[in-house]
Amino acid sequence: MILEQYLHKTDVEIDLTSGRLKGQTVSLQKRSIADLKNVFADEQARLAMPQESLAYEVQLYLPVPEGIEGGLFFGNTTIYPIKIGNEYMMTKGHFHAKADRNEYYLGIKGEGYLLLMNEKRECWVEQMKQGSLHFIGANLAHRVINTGSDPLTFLASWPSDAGHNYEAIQQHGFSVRIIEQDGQPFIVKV
Ligand code: M6P
Ligand code: ZN
Repeated sequence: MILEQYLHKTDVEIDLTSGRLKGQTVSLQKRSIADLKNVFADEQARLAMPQESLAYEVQLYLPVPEGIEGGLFFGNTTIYPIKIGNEYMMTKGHFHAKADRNEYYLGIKGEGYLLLMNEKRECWVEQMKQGSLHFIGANLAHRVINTGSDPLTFLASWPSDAGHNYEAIQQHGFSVRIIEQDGQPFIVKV
């Protein structure tokens, strides 16, 4: 039997140098400066920026419907090196709607930090760089901050029924912020 008869084409390929996902079923979610209301401490600085500028983008591979139990999603996120006041560009950050669902992040390019926060609002960070693997456990809010001068790209995989709870972060934020001081990243309590 020739092997070709059994061969199915895979849906998606990843360029491991750039982290880009390639495939017809990959969708793109763009987050512009305008989408990031109340994410940064200095809302005036955000409003003074060109609102349509791209802040970060997420390529999504969602092979099963969102919300279905047992499936897995895969994504690539690229955060551009833009400053808002003294803060670095970052993702909105979220808990999972099903809070016990876990996730992996894998650093591909650039430098930054994964900020994690538990339900007691205790925070800690993990350094993200090429090859760094991050297991995001249950009940943890997660946000990525690009502290470098190049785009920061990471891959992620999470359960298809995890969902996103943005509300808690939108209302109360994280209990720390990473800011730039004298050209270096510093962590400050809020
Ligand atoms: C990763 C995953 C996605 C998430 C994206 C951007 O790719 O965790 O689920 O949407 O990062 O993060 P956020 O939704 O917090 O802006
Ligand atoms: Zn998540």
